[in-house]
Amino acid sequence: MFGAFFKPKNPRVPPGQILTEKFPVLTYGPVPDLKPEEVRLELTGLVEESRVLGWSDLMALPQTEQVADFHCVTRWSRLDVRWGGVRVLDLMPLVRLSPEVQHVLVYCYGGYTTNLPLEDFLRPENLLAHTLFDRPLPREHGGPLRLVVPHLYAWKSAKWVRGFRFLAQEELGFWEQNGYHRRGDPWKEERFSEAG
Ligand SMILES: Nc1nc2c(c(=O)[nH]1)N[C@H]1C(S)=C(S)[C@@H](COP(=O)(O)O)O[C@H]1N2
Ligand SMILES: [Mo]
Repeated sequence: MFGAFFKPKNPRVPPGQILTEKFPVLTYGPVPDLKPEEVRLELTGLVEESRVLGWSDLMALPQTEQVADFHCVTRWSRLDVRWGGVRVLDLMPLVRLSPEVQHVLVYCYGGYTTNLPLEDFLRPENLLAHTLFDRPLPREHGGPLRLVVPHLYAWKSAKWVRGFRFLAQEELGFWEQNGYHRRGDPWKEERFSEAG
């Protein structure tokens, strides 16, 4: 009889998160309007040679489909989002990182930035997504191209991504400069930075 009250917690939902069936849109600042053929993806910073990829370069790389959960720090989680795109690990052979690289600054059309430790960036489930549930990624969800980093809070999943800068020292992104945690693991509730 207590079953109704003590509903077992879904083990896929991190602490402090509430499930939603919808896929809310969360954007701070402008929503860029880009055609796929206008998209450029820059790989810069501490690399042997910088690269700039166009849409056809991205389409020529292996294409992957992947289902992942999506956790926003404002406490909503959406399970089983189906993305299509290019895995970060399939992109990275195009550049040679210098050995001191330990961090990545992700920058976007519209000015948004976010930072990632290199080891969080180089994960097999991280995707440069251009497809959402078998349709072209809608503009408000980051189309034509966004980063998806499922194991961290969704502010790391940068929409309208424009490039990755590979760095020896950490450079904080937009929300990280404004009080969010530098890493943002939802399972550890790394929501805000400790320092004031
Ligand atoms: N360029 C850009 N990327 C962004 C954001 C943003 O404001 N600008 N918001 C982030 C936040 S806080 C979240 S929760 C997710 C939301 O993605 P969605 O709008 O597709 O749900 O995008 C992230 N990526
Ligand atoms: Mo968010």
